[in-house]
Amino acid sequence: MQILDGIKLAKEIKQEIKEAVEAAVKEGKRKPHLAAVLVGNDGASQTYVNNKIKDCQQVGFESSLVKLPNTVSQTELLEVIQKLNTQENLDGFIVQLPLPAQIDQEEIIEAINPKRDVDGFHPTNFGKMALDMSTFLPATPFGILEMLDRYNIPTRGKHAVIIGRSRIVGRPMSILMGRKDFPGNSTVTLTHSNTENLSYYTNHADIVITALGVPGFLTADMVKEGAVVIDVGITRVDDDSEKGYKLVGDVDFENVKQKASWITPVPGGVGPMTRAMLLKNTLLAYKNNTK
Ligand code: L34
Repeated sequence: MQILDGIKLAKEIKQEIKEAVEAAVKEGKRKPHLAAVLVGNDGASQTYVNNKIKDCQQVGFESSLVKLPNTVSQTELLEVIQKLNTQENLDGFIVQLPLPAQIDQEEIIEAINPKRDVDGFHPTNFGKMALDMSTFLPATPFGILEMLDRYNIPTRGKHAVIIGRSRIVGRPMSILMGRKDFPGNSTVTLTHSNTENLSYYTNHADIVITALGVPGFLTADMVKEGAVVIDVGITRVDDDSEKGYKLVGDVDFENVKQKASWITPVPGGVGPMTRAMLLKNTLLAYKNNTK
C-alpha cells in the first residue's frame, strides 16, 4: 500500500502558483484576488474558509473574506454576489456551501458571474466541463484528477466506481473520469443511495472514489485487492482530544489500506488538494483577466 499524499502535492502546487504570481508581479501586474463568502458559523466551514484565506496569503494572492450571519436573507446574499460579480480587480469568488435552509442554493449559484465562478459550480461552467470545453473544474474532482496525474496512476480502461452523486463531487467526478483524456478514459459506474448490491460494484472497481460523509462506510470486504481508493468524506466525530473531535473519512482506513495499492488518508488527502485547485482556478481567472 502506498499513500497518496495530498499535503505534499498541495505544497508543490502552491509553490508553482507562488512562482507564477511572483513572475507576474515582476512584470508590473497586480496580484490575483480571491474572495470567499462565509454564511453562518458552522465549525467545519469556518475552518475550510480560513484555510483558503491562509493559502492565498502563502501564494501571494490578495484575499477578501465576506462573513454573513446565519440569518441572512436571499435578497441580501444576492446583493453581496452582485457586488462581487463586478468589483474591480477581483478575479474570482466562492460562496462556501452548505448554506442555511432559508437560502435557495441554486438561485445563488446561478447568480454568480461564470467568469468569476472559480468553484466551477455555475450551470454554464458545469456544462462546459461536461462538454470538454476549457473552464473552471470543481475543486475537489479537479484535485483528485491532479493527484492521479501527479502519481501517474493508470486510469485508461480502468473501472472507476464513484459513491455519491452530489453536484460538487460525485456527479462531476463521474463525468471527468469518463472523459477521453488522462486522467480519465475510465469506465465509470456512478453509485448512490439507491444502488442495489453496492458491494458488487465496489468489488469490481479498479478505482473507488467515496464521497458520502458516512464515517468508515467503505470496509475491506467491499474492496478488490490492489484497488486505488480515494476518500473524499470528511466528518467530525466527537472524541476526548483537546479539539473535541477527530476527522474521519468514508473509508475504514486501517483495514482497507491492507488491500489497496494506493489510498488517500483523511485528513491529508483530498482536502488539501481541493484548496490547491481553488488557487489554480483563481490563477486561471486572473490570467484571463490580465492578458
Ligand atoms: N463553495 N463549498 C464551496 N466550495 C468548495 O470547494 C467546498 N468544499 C466542500 C464543502 N463546501 C464547499 C470545500 O472546500 C469541502 N471542502 C473542503 C475543503 C478543504 C478541506 C476539506 C473540505 C480541508 O482542508 N481538509 C483538511 C482538514 C481540515 C480540517 O482540519 O478540518 C484535510 O486534511 O482533509
